[in-house]
Amino acid sequence: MQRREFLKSSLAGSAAFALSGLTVLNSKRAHAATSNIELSAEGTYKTMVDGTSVYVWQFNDANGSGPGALTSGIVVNEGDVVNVTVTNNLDRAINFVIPGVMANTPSVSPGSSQTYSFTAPAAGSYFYTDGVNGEIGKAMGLSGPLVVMPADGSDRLYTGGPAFNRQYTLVLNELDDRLNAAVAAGGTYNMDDYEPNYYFANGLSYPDTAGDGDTLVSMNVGENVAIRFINTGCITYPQHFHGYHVNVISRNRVLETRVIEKDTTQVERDMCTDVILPVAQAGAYPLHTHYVPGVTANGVYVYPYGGALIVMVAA
Ligand SMILES: [Cu+2]
Repeated sequence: MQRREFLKSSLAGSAAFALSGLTVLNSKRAHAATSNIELSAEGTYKTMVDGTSVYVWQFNDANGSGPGALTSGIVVNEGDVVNVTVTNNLDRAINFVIPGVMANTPSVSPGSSQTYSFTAPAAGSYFYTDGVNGEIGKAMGLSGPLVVMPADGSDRLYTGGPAFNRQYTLVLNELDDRLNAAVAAGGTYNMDDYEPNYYFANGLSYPDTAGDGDTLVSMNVGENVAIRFINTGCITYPQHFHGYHVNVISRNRVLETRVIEKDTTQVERDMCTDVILPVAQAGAYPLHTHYVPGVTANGVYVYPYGGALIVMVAA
């Protein structure tokens, strides 16, 4: 697929995910107690921001998509019944797991389908991935965000928790193109050798992060903005804010006992960190990992293209 096509298709879907956090979800909240989701696990070539084509795996939802360039993402309400049918179009067995919620689920062999059902757990941020292939599934991109909203329909990070005026889901991951090449050839990779060279926020690298409605963090002065960092990658992301301080509310749904203002928060592997950003001033500021290679593309620094650099703008 050509770069522009890829962006076009991903942007079309991404708006739906953004809206589902706010507008669309409200109607869903009133009616849908059951969500039936169909995901196909597939391999595809993804064009990096520097033009390099890399074979990746993804969960593709034909009826929707995730934020940014992500081809799937699930937004449900606490207590909903969720049936996820996974069709495996990859060359090896996988399964569908949600760290902290569902592990050791039955695997699905190539060419087969399997339905994974669960009741949406407590409101908060989660992700789903493959649990069969060790870290290879995550390293190949086989993951997606799961956002659970409070059952009462409120725009809060959890029932009775802090309210927000708007929310952003920022999925952080990366790839090591040598691993992808090995998997594309039908093999595997020793994670001890993992040294990523491309980095993403919602599947995009800068400057595409700044041109995407789900990934450009747009705010108004005086608002409280919820940001859900979901680390589906295989490294840690020390997320550093310019221009603002944030309050870390929870890490993997465990409430922070003492909320203090921070300008950097470490998002560990397999971690979902929810923060509230009080928008204290107008302007445009970067939000980026303090792991320096994370703002590069194959070792090339931000300008003219880069890694998981996110832009925040406030009016
Ligand atoms: Cu900085």
